[in-house]
Amino acid sequence: MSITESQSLFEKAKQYIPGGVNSPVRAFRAVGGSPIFIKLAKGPYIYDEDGNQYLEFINSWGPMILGHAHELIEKAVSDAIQNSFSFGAPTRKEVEMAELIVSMVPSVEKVRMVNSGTEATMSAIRVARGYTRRDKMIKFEGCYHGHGDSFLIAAGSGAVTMGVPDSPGVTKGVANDTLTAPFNDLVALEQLIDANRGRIAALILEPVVGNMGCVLPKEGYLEAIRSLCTKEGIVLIFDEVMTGFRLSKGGAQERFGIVPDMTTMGKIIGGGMPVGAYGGKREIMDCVSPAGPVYQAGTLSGNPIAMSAGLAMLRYLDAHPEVYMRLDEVGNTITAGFKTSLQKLGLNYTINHIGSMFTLFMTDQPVTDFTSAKAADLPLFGRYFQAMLRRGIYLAPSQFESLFFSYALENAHIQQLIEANEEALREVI
Ligand code: KE4
Repeated sequence: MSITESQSLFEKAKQYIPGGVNSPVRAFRAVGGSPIFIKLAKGPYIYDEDGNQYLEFINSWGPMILGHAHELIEKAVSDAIQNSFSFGAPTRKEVEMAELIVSMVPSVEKVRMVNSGTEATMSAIRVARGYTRRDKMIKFEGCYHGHGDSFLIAAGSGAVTMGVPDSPGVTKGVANDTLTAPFNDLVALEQLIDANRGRIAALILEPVVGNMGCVLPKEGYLEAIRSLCTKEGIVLIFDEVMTGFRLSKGGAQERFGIVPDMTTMGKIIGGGMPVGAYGGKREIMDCVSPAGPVYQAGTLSGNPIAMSAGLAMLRYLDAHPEVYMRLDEVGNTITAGFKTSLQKLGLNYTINHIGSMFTLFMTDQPVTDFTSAKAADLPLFGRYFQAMLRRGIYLAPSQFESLFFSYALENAHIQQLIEANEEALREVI
C-alpha cells in the first residue's frame, strides 16, 4: 500500500508545524511509522492522499457518530453559509441549541457555548471555583480534560499531596491547586478529600474514561463520588466531551443515572465543527458573566455555521433512539467476535467496552485504572496497529485511546474488522 504522498506531506509539514501535526496524537509517535494524510471521508471510510481506502474507527475522536459526510449535516452547513459565517452577535440558532441541550442532558439547566472541549473544561473549573470560593480541584490519573494548565498535572508523590506539573510551562502554583487520585479507587479519593476538607471547589472526571483507553467505572463508584461531592459541597463535573451524546442521547449521566452539578461537552455537539459547551445547575451557571462575576468569553462562541452542524446532529440523535440501540449491538458483536478470535489464538487480552466505545488492551490483566492500562505491551500494540493499517483498518494510533463505532458501520464492515483483527494478531504475536 503506497503512502508516498502522505510521507512527503509529513516531511514538508514538519518544516512549518511543530512535529508536523496540529495535535500530537496524530503524529503516530506511539505506534511508529509516518502518519497518513487524509484527503476525504464518506460513511465509515476515510481516503488518504494516495487514494488508499480505510475502514476507520476514530470518528475524528468522537464527533462523526453518524459516519462521515452525513447528508443532513452537510445540507445544514451548506444552507448556513449562504448567510455569511460569523456575526459576533446573538443568533436564533444559539437559543435553539441551548434549549435542545437542556432538553437532552439531565444535569444541564443552563449552558454556555465555547469552541473546544478544552475551553469547556477550563471554563467549568473557573466557574466552580468562583461559585464555591474554593481553590483546589480533583482530577483522576489517566483522565484527560484538554490542555488547560490545571489538567496537565501528574500525580503527586504522596497519596494526599498536590500534583506536579506534567508539562513544562505549567507552574507549581497551578499544580498546587490540582489534586489527583487513581481512577476507581474510592479510599484514595476519601483520603484526598479528608486532607483538603473545605478547600476543594470541584471534582472532574470522565464518567467512562476514553483517554487511558476505554475504562469503565467500577460498580457503585460514580454513585459514591456523587454522594461524597454532595456531602462536601464539591461541584461534581462530568467531562462528557467524549461520552456526551455517544453513550446515550443524554450521555453517560443518562446511561448510569447519575446527575452531576456541571457537564462539559464537545465533539459530537458540533457535528464535526469546532464546538464545546459547559452547563449545569442554574444557580452555578448564573455566576457566569454577564449574569454573574465569573468571566468567560469567545469571539466565535456559538458560531452560526457550527451551530447549524451541531443542531442537525443533535436533532437527529434526539429523534432517532434506534441509533443507540444499533451502536450497542455493533459494540457487542465486535466484542464477541474479538473474544472468539482471542480464544482461537490462545490469547487472554483484555477488552473494555460500553456502547460504541471499545479498547483491546495488550495485557491479560484487568484494566481498571491508569497503572493497569500502562501495563499493556505497547510495542506489541504498535505492531498490531501497523498490521491493521496494512489491512485497511484505521485504528486510534495509541493504546491509550478508545475506538469509536459509527452508525455508518454495516454488518459486512464488522466482519471485515473481526477478520482483520484475527489476522493481524496472528501476524504480530
Ligand atoms: P478538545 O480541546 O480536544 O476539543 O477536547 C479536549 C478533551 C476534553 N475532555 C475529554 C474527555 C476529551 O477526550 C478531550 C479530547 N480528546 C482527545 C482524544 N483523546 C482529542 C484528540 C486530540 O487531542 O487530538
